[in-house]
Amino acid sequence: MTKDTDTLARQRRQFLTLAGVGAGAIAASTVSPVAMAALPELVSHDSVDTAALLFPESGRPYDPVTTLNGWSLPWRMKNGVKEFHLVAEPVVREMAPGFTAHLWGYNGQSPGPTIEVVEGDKIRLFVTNRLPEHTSVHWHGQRLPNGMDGVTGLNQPAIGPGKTFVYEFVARRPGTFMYHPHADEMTQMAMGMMGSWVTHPKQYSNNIGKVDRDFCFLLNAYDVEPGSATPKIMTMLNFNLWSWNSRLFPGIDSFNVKLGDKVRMRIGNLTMTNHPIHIHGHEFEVTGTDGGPTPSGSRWPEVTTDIAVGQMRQIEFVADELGDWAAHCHKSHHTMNAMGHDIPTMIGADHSGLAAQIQELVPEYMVMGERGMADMTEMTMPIPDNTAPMMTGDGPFGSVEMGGMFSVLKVRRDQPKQSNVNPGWFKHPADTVAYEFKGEVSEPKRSSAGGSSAMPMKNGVTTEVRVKKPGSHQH
Ligand SMILES: [Cu+2]
Repeated sequence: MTKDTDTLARQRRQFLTLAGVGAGAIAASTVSPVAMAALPELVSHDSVDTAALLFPESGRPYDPVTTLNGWSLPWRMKNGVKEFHLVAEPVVREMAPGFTAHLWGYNGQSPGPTIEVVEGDKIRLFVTNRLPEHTSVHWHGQRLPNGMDGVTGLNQPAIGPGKTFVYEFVARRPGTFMYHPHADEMTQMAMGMMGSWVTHPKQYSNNIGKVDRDFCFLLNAYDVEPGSATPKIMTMLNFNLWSWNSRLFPGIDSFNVKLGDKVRMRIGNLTMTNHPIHIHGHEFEVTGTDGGPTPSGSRWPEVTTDIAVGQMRQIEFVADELGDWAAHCHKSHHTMNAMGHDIPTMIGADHSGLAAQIQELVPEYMVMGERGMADMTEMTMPIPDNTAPMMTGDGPFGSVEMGGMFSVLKVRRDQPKQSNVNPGWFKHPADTVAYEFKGEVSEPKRSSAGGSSAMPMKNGVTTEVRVKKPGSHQH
């Protein structure tokens, strides 16, 4: 056995152990013996759970990241070069329990595996294309030779179906990066082709410090008609599924940390709109972008940071408040899953007696939303097969009424170190939960006065609004 294959076998054993699969569960991570001779081992992954940390067994040491509902790609060391093998291919991704999408991704998953290297590493990436059309990979944010930048037509010919290309460069800059195709981008990113990349620093500094927990995930969006499985690739802005690493709440794993942990989250946006990411109960600082670490003197506290299209944000905080804290995109329609049809606002509309009359004509008609949309979570309305419920998630106090880009930061005193094991719901100390007031509530005094104007009109002129009803043809 050569040193390389030895390392390889060790990594595979470690990978299988870390992925939580034992003997007899080989299907979860398969190995192609054909590729062994020349190419690095082809590792594929079919679990949607957050994989355990992949600790390096060769090369420079580093503290590995946790990829939310994802995993890191093992490598082999060959003559001092870290070799990775990415395979672009169609994948089946369970985006939430009960909803599976047909996406494109890498090595069995969308997003692809996280690639972790260390500043100064020499890297060789084999990219095999098993898609029905050509592709390429752009290494977003990296300093590299121009011909390795991955823009089809500009820097390299496209990687045709069935072809394998090789990218080689040195990881010059430590930080938070991502990768995605630069060929038929609108299709390939709408289908889920992307992955995270972390270049760990050779040594920690004021600007890049050591943390106890290091999470990474990508923001992505899809347009999948309820009841179908394949994203509509011509959609430009009107996406209906807002996901983290191609998972939707309640399918997104929680961030499970120990009280006092220094926590880092690396978040990249490959959707077509911005996402204000908000974390409850703590203040964080943006400690880096895909452009590099922010100088420590330039940081200020936030509880929400907006991540624009094509940007990455690296945030850090000390998890010093026990509890189950919401972590979500602050655009409220991004914490909902697909709606089958456009529903008008019905708050305040009186439906009494109307439903029965309409049901004589349309037997399946039902009234929605006259008290807001919260009732939707309790409704047993039939939805098409393979559809993520619009708002769901059972919490300890009832439905969380969320979907899409929503998860929970769970801070616990007894959480094992560096473990993402879900500790269950928070047990609130006595008298620390909001409670119902049972006494009398008096009616408030209400004012009937109209508003004033900063620029009063001269002669008390009023504006007359004429309303034309649809179908009336008066002139
Ligand atoms: Cu959003």
